[in-house]
Amino acid sequence: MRLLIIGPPGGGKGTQSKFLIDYFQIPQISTGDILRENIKNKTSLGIEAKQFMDLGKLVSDSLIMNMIKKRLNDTDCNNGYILDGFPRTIPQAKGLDKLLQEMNQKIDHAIVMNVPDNLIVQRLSNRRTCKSCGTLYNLLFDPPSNIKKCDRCGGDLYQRSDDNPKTIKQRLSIYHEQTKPVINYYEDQNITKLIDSTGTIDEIKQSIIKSISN
Ligand code: G5P
Ligand code: MG
Repeated sequence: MRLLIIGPPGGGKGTQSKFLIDYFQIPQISTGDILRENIKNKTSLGIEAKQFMDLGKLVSDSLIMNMIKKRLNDTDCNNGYILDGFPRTIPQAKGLDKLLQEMNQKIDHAIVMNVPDNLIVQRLSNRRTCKSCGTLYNLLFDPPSNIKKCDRCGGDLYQRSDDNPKTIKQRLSIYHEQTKPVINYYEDQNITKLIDSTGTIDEIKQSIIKSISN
């Protein structure tokens, strides 16, 4: 199973990917997570990407394409993968098509998370992430028992630096300008599954499973 998960910042891409990893036993490839790992390790890629991410802007297509090309060739991707937050521009979508052709693969479904902008700030300003295992929480909708510690592994929870109102606004505007056209691109390929993502995390899980089982 090869899946794309497309949606606005805070749309639930990471949350639902974590569930899909277990459900299909395939890895999640989040370009945002890979970039944050590079920032943490102070690699040259991380140093370059950080300037853009801090401003809520997109990292260059060529940098992202190189990253994806390398990752899709890893052996854990042989039985499929979930692409979370990629592609998010038309050049990235075309680059992925070219890469898939070379690898003799195709995407089964492009899951599109629909969440109105007014819910996004509330979701993102209350998001917490585990530094050790990456588990996602929300202080309002899916709180940990202790607001500083991960229920799953005991790791420290942190708030992402791009989850502040100014950067969230910029990320949202880029989503509308540059990523929305990517949804049309996959609609033309007849592989989109549109998910109303305004409910609870569990309700959205069920909708995704139903939509890709049809
Ligand atoms: P990222 O890391 O890809 P975004 O902005 O696309 O970042 P983000 O913020 O990671 O997306 P998400 O994964 O869609 O959002 O959302 P999430 O973390 O699962 O959920 C958010 C919160 O809502 C959580 O607290 C969760 O508990 C709660 N929640 C989730 N689902 C539900 C639900 O159904 N109901 C309720 N009530 N709550 C829910 O990219 C970061 C940066 O990296 C660069 C860019 O600079 C980007 O800004 N980048 C790229 N640049 C160029 N090209 C690419 N392909 C790039 N990829 C990353
Ligand atoms: Mg995410």
